Amino acid sequence: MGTVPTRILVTGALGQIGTELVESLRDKYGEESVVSTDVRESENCMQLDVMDAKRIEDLVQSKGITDIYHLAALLSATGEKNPDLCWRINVDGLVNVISAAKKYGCRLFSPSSIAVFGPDCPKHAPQVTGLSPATVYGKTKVVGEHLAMTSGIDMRGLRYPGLISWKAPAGGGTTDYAVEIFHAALSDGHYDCFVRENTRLPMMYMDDAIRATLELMEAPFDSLGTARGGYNITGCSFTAGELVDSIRRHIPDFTCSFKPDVRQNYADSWPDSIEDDVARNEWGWMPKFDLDKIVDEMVENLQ
Ligand code: NAD
Ligand code: AKB
Repeated sequence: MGTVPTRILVTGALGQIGTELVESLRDKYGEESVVSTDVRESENCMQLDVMDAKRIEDLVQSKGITDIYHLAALLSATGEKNPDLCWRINVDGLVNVISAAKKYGCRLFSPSSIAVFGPDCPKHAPQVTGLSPATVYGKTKVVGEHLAMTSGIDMRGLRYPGLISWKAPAGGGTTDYAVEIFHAALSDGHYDCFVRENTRLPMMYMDDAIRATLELMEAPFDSLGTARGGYNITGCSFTAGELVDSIRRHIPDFTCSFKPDVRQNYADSWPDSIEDDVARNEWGWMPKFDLDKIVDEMVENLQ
């Protein structure tokens, strides 16, 4: 008997990650093998609300789906404004997807986040540590990691840091300043940054994040240990002030004011940097983009 061809369902495909992940999955598996869906209507994307368990099952069955990349979620800042909705979409939506994956034997990728860590975590976050997130969003990600290990399916996840990209806007998170700043620098020469200058957070360029996702999903199941639901992965780590300095290498007159709002509290509850030995050892993770390389790419592409 031949192997079943890979057929992929992507939820939340119109977001910051989905915009680029769908492209990469189509390059790898073929245009027709990837079914792109989102709750928002769009020309090249089917409409799918992850709260609709029956429709998820129908799509998985009718399209012969083998792998699901579940990106539909509310991020930290939007989630704190709508905590009940955040819980429903991030947890109940995931439960619906897991249920369809279980019924039809699909593999599942579901992202976690550095938001699983709370104020008690060491500033250089180890893979294994107490997880006491300060945000509802972080709590939903802890539940997701737990479900990955207990739901009885091949489910994998990464604790993505703040992701920096130019093809789609950032979607309502605390780390959005590290994307918005480039648009403001190029259009206005000025940015009002909503975290303090000395705020240091783990960040990653989207190319690294997409590559990590594909590499994790290519790894043999048996090579993955107890971090399978949420691997720590490092890209780089920098303060908002260091980001401004790096942008000034391209735009010397760029100015930035620091006006912290409520998102400062979420940023302060997250670690400065991430220890990713487990990902490196189990499936060979290695980042390629440091701060200056990210800034060079962002400025070049947005110009
Ligand atoms: P995003 O907000 O840009 O995109 C999420 C998408 O989900 C949007 O297109 C939205 O329309 C869709 N969506 C919302 N509710 C939905 C519903 N009920 N049904 C179907 N679709 C719905 O987010 P993103 O940055 O692409 O993040 C994707 C995943 O990665 C999320 O789980 C997020 O928590 C995780 N993550 C992202 C980052 C980051 O920096 N971007 C970092 C860590 C983890
Ligand atoms: C957010 O800021 O909410 C996201 C994340 C780190 O999970 N970018």
